[in-house]
Amino acid sequence: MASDLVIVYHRQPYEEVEENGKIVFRENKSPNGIVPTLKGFFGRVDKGAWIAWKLAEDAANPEFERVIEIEDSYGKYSVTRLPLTPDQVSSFYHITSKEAFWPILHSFKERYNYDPVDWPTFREVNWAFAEAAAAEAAPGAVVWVHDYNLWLVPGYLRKLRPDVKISFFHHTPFPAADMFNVLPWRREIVDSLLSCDVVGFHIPRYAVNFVHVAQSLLEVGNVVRKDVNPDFVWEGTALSDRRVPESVQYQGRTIRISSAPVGIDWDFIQERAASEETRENAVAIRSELGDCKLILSVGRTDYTKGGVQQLESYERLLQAHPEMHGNVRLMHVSVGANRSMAAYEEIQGEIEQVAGRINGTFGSFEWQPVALISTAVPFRDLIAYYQLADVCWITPLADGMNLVCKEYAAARTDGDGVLVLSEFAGASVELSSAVITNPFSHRSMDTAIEQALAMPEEERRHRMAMLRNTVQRYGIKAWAEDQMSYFSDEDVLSEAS
Ligand code: GDG
Repeated sequence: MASDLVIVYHRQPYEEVEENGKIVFRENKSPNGIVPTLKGFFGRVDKGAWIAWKLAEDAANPEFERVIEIEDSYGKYSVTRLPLTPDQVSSFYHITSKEAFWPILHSFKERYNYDPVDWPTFREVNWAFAEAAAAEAAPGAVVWVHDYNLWLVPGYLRKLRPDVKISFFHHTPFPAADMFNVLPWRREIVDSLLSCDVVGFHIPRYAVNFVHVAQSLLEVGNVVRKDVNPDFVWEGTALSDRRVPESVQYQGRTIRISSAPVGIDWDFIQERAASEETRENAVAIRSELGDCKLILSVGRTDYTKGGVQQLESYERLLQAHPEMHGNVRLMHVSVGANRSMAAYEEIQGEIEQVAGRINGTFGSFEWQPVALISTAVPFRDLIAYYQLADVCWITPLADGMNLVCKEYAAARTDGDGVLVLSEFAGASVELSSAVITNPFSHRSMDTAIEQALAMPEEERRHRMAMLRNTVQRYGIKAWAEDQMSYFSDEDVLSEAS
């Protein structure tokens, strides 16, 4: 049966585990993140499909099935597993996407590595995704493509299936033209994105940048703009904008531009936060901490997340405030997703070095100033840490949105706690009640953490109430509604919802 909604996302939507010598498919262990959210859309259609890749070595197994049918709590959907060779994965994902695109998207020109890119392989892999989506889509279906590593899919798909509706969502920032146009494949990429019916971003700034880039490269006209959502900050922070593009025209077609921030599953976090298990975890952590204040920092190990700069600010805090010694701890969770890549190994090494220096300089037998955690913390424990952390310190140098800061606010059912947030995280546009900081300035970083640690309870509660209000209001359901609103009336998606 053909699918009304095809999600094209490079990762598979489940975990494969071996049970009694047989491979079985299980729902992802991690309940947070974007995959469960996307699967939630399958509940709105009769039949959904997901396109992802799988290592060709596994596909060489005679029992390998390219398309598998799944029925789970999210609905009925098929998963197409595109067999890619290790060389294709390395070229398409690790090299082109992570060494060339990723630094440019996050405005790190100096980390951009062009030489090893094999563009024909990138095209070939994107073509395979487009073909697989074309094979699954029912007439007039919605095909929803995610993120920069699939940038060429919309263009190919439009050729293969002119009838389908194509939506593309960027989870990363979209940089200004001076930065984006470093990519030599810029015209091809933007031409592909303009084959979509809808191109989506988290915040107005990224949409503004995209339209400038498109106008700098191609004959794009009739840009229709509107005022930004008044709930967002439209002046004063690094990523705020007053006006946002709503649609553009290209080659006689209208392309809608959406800016809607991805949120978190509020109800799920409320339920977890209220559970007995979380309470017990929190009690155990608190008894280990004693009277120490807890500062929590959580993120993937990546140069964009600003881990080194944050640890250096913590070092300066301890230098300037001997009275804090023994009275504060930083739990720095930095989990490596791409351990084999040189850029990430380097950053992990730097983080370990600064953390080691801090513990060596200031620590004692009784007090360890930084706990550096490099392996994933189970989500149930993470919620308990969120609930106990006096300060959640989220200071990326660039970040499309950042969901950790929203999870923190959602988990603070007690209404206390302080969020310190970088103005270069997309979330800062929504969460202006956080203590907003500029991670490129020592002074700004240092005063923000001092302010957070010294903040009176009344102010903490006032700011947290505003944060919780926004995080609840713009949760994952609001994002889902926004995304689906582009496919209304005649479309299967809204009918079934
Ligand atoms: C991209 C964009 C955008 C982290 N450590 C642990 C853990 N996590 C979970 C968090 C959160 C998720 O991972 C990270 O979300 P982010 O939004 O911070 O980041 P990216 O993975 O970089 O994702 C980003 C996002 O897409 C959505 O559009 O916000 O800007 O880069 O849910 O809780 N979870 C567990 N243990 C950990 O140690 N269980």
